[in-house]
Amino acid sequence: MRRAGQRLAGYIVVAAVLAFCLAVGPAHALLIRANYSEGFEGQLTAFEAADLPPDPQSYEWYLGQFPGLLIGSAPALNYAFGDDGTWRVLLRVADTNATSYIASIDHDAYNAWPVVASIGDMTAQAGATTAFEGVFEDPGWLDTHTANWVFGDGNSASGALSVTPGGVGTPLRGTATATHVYAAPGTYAASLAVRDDEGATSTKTFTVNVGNAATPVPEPTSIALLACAMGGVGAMLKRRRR
Ligand SMILES: [Ca+2]
Ligand SMILES: [Ca+2]
Repeated sequence: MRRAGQRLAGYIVVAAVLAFCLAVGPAHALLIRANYSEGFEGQLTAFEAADLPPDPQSYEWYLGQFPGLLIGSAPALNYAFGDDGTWRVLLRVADTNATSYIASIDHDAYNAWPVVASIGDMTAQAGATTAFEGVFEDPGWLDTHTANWVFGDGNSASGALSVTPGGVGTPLRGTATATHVYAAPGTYAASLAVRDDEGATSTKTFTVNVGNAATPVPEPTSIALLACAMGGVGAMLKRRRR
């Protein structure tokens, strides 16, 4: 009698476990694997779905939250973060029974320096307006920037910026321009510095050789023209008298 009771209790436990499993679905720990857990903004990182459920049918990768910005729909994802910070990547996989499995992973991205391209030495004329132009890139394609030109004669100016937005795998590209008038001839050590919103700065120096302004040719006056004309007439008269 006691054994029969124990057996019955065992059946009840097994039935309860089976009922629980049927109610909550299969326990499955979907995972995300990444080749880097940290890196720089703009650096491509490979993410991959792991420990998949049987018969996975769809993949949705989101950025930040679920459902957030959809950034992929394949088992693997190559992604670059446009700014520094801790970014959360989420994955949702659905199987043939429309059961969803969700996983997430955090990625630390550090700020990357902008890079100003080399600027060749320039020539200019004192008293004339000289145009300056420099280009730069920043892997952080969500960053904002400021530019500062130093002309080497004690003057400087904020550069006007035009920016081409980047994206995953493409850095932000920008152009900084300015104009300046040198008051005197000389050789000046100039520079362009570009700074991103995290304070990372790239600087390129170059030389501006400033010469004398060209001496303007004076316009002939009406008196000079008249004297010239009279001289010509006098020469003709002399020739006729001979
Ligand atoms: Ca940044
Ligand atoms: Ca940056």
